[in-house]
Parts: sequence; structure tokens; C-alpha cells
Amino acid sequence: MRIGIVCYPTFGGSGVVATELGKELALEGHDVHFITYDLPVRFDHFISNLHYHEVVVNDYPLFDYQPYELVLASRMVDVVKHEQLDLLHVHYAIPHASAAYMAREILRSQGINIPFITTLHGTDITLVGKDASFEPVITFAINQSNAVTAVSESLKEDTYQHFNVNREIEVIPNFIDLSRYEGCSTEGVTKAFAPNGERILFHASNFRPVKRVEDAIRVFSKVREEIPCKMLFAGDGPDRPKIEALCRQLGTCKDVHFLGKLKHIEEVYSVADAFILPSETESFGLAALEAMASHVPVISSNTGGIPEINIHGETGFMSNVGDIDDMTANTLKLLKDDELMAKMRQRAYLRAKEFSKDSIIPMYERLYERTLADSKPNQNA
Ligand code: GMT
Repeated sequence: MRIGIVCYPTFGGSGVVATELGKELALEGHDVHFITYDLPVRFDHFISNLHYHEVVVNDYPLFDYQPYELVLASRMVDVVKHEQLDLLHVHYAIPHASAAYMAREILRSQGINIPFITTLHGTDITLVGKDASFEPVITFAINQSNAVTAVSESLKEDTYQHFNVNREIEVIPNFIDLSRYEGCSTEGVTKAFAPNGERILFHASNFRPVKRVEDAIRVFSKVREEIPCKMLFAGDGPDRPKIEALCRQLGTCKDVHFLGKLKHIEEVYSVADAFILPSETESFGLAALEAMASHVPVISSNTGGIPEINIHGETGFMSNVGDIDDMTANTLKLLKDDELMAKMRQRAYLRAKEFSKDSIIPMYERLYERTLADSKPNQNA
């Protein structure tokens, strides 16, 4: 198949999932074309049938806001025509689904039939998309997609709840390439951050308010009162200054390290004793799955799609959003009990295996085949 993939090329989960999917499809022999404004961060090795088409938005002084969506739609039209694509798969509804709709209709007017599949990832529905400034366009683009997927049952339900969607949404959970998280050397990172055998708590995110990073620091600070430990953060974003200020206020700075937007985050997961994910809402929680693939138990909130991954008392613990005391108690229970830690590490890994790429990628391939068959113009019409 000749597949076009549109996504955000950044560190965010939707971009990571889209890029890993494209790479796997290329390795399966499909011809995969990324149409994005920058090289996706996980586009990290050469595969001959994996291609990149940049979307270049030129500045025009008349516009206060450059019309990215139109440029993207035009680029999709161009790539579909010249690379003879069979289908488009867009990740994150805003603005990719509506741009794909526009591209499909332009191509239809030229006698070219191209279906598009929309994968909903989370904030495109739960935070941004349902805002009145986007809602009518998102509802329309979802209903007009040739197929729609959501990354969890929870996100599927949220979509039906917030939008007037009159069509089927298939749940295809996010997946993980387990080999990426196996056999990482831990010595360097441990030596650098926990030279005296301190326990390591870890959090990775885009530091947006929805992640409640402040809760992670507060949990760490309380755990640190009882057990020598360190807190590592990966990622970056708007709440970082607030978190740094809180560390200073709590006097924990010397035990907290901000590692920034790491390309090889698996090296840090592999040294962690617990992954802290206190999010306000989380459609799936890819970071939790990455932790589990690294044998790291997850201390999380119980919101959105997290309970579909993290099993309370088995692969980690869950608490109500904002319940710092409960998260602290759970972390201490885990860190103080070596037997429990070993059991949870193993169960976390086994749970992650259920989301391995080998079980999930074929679900997308089957969806592509069905969508292509359903969208073939009726020969007898
Ligand atoms: O978490 C974010 O803010 C980034 C966002 C994205 O689009 O990259 O993540 C969303 O999609 C991920 C991949 O499907 C999910 O694992 C995250 O749970 C989801 N984030 C939220 O729902 C807040």
C-alpha cells in the first residue's frame, strides 16, 4: 500500500505513535510518506521506502496568522497525486482531519479517489477540540472521515459525549516497540544521579497544566522525607519555571534533575524505580506504557484511559486526581518492599507486552484494507 501519514513531528505522544507506526509499516513493505512541517523526532533511521515531504508555510505580511491548514491540504493534494497514494492517515484531529477532508474533496473534483483515516489522540478531543472555537469543524471532519480510530475506550466515549458524532469509532490502542526499552545500560545514568543507591522517581511530559507536574514534585518531596531518593524529569514546557520555583520552596533542588527533551528517553526509564503520572486527564498515557516496557511500576491518577493500561495493585497504583497523600503512600509502599517491587516490575513488563507493536500494527493494516475496499467507487453506479 502507498500510505500518507500526517502528524505533529514533535515529542508529543501522537507524533511518536504516528512515526513509529509509519516506520513499522515501511518495514512491512508499505510505501510510507510523512507529510509534516518538520522531520518527526522519531524519524531516526533510514528505511528506503519511508519518505518525508515538508509542509513549508511562507510568511506573508498581510496575515497575522499564517493559514497552515490550507498549505497542508495543498501539500497533501500534491503528494497524493505525484506519489499515487492509496490512503491518508491523519493523527490528531486539529487541523489534520479538516485539512484531509479538504484535500480529499479537491482530489475528488479531479477524478482521484483517496480515503482518509483520522486517529484521535486525546487533547484534540478532551481539551482543545471541544472548545467552541473548534467544535463545529472537528465534528464535521470526524463525521466525514472514511474511518476514525481512538487510542482508548475512554477517548472513544469522550468523543461521543462531547461531539455530535454519528459514526463508528474503532479503538486501536497505542503500541510499543519493546526492543527499544530492553538492554539499556543503566550504569552511567545511575552513577550520575543516584551514586549512593538512592531510589529514582521519574516523570516525563510536556509540562502542560494537564500533566499536574506540581503533584509529582509534592509526592517526591514527601517520599524523600522517609527514603533517600532522587527525582528525574524529562521533557519541557510551560510549567517548568513553576516547578523549579516549587523545588526551591520545598528545598528539594539538589535532588531534582531536569533532563530536557531527551531523544533516547529509554535510558532514563531503565534506571527508574517508579514512574509518576498524576495527570488531570490522559486519553492513554503512552509515557506510562514506556515505563512499563522498561519494567518500571506506575504511580498514576485514575483518569481517562490510564486504567486501561495501569492495573491498580498489579502494575502500579492509581489514586484520584490530586490525591498527593495517597500517591505518596503508594510510592512508599512500593519503594519499601523489595518483594512487591520485583513483582510489580515483572507485571508491568508483562502488561506492556500486551501492547506490543506486533499485536497492534496488524489492526491498522486491516483497517486500511477495509477502508480502501469500502471507498472504492461503485463500478456499477
Ligand atoms: O499528552 C499530551 O499533551 C500530548 C498528546 C499528543 O497529542 O501528543 O498526548 C495525547 O496522545 C498520546 C498518544 O496517543 C496519549 O498517550 C496521551 O495520553 C494524550 N494526552 C492526553 O490525553 C493529555
